[in-house]
Amino acid sequence: MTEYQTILTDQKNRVGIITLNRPEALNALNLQVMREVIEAAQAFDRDPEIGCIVITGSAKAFAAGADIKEMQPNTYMDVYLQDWFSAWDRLAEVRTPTVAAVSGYALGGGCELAMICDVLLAGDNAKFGQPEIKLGVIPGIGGSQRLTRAVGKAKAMELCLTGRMMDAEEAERAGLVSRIVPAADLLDEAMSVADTIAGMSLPIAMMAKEAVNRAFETTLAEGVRFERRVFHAIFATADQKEGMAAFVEKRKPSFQHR
Ligand code: CO8
Repeated sequence: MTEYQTILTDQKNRVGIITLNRPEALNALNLQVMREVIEAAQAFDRDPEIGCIVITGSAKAFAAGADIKEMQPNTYMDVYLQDWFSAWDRLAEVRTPTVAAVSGYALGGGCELAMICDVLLAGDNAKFGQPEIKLGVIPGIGGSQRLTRAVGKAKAMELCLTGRMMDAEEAERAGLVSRIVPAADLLDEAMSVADTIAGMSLPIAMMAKEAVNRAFETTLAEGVRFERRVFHAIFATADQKEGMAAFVEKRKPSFQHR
């Protein structure tokens, strides 16, 4: 496996794991972290033996935001010409399902990174927020858009305008996270969810992900039409034949990921 400086990568069965590893800066997302996370996620995405990717941080911090010390000296021309943060879009384009396991702080870019992932599991100690306004900036990795779609206008406005954090319970009530688990069990639970997803047919899981994501990009009628076309196309796959035959024959399916 590739050697990285700011992240750890691992593979368990069909699950790829990316652990943010800058403890001295609460996993602040500098440009190197961004490059490494994206490179690792793309490598897992290319690997047909990987059916799900887990992204996690430390017990204290998933990530405390983009790296403020790295950002501070930059001018408009610096960030414009380097097109700061647009590379995170590559992570959203990964087709393999992704699970964020959030313990502790997920602030600013950390919250935005978690929201790029498909399933968001929170430890009961998780804290989410978009505190950029306190630094005199605004979210820069999609937070104003993804948070608003996840929790609605009023709460997104309050969080972006006041910079206050919300705890795991509030985040679950608001629909930001799929589930809260005791912090000590977070990684086991994330691995269990990821194992379940990775046990499905990979191309069908990719199509399910694509269909759900389409809900954020288009009208209801177009989205339903897209879903129906994909549903029809799935009947050309071996895994649809296997999945339905296994049900009828009362056995476990053995997906070929084709
Ligand atoms: N960037 C850089 N370093 C950080 C960051 C960060 N985001 N967060 C924490 N650190 C560093 C601290 O500076 C400290 O380092 P040192 O020991 O060298 O002083 C170390 O991590 C530990 O942090 P603290 O001592 O502050 O730990 P506490 O437990 O006291 O506090 C907090 C934890 C509350 C999480 C606190 O660290 C904090 O408020 N961090 C900043 C949170 C924040 O504002 N995040 C948003 C950043 S901006 C962003 O993500 C998007 C910007 C988009 C801009 C678009 C521009 C183009």
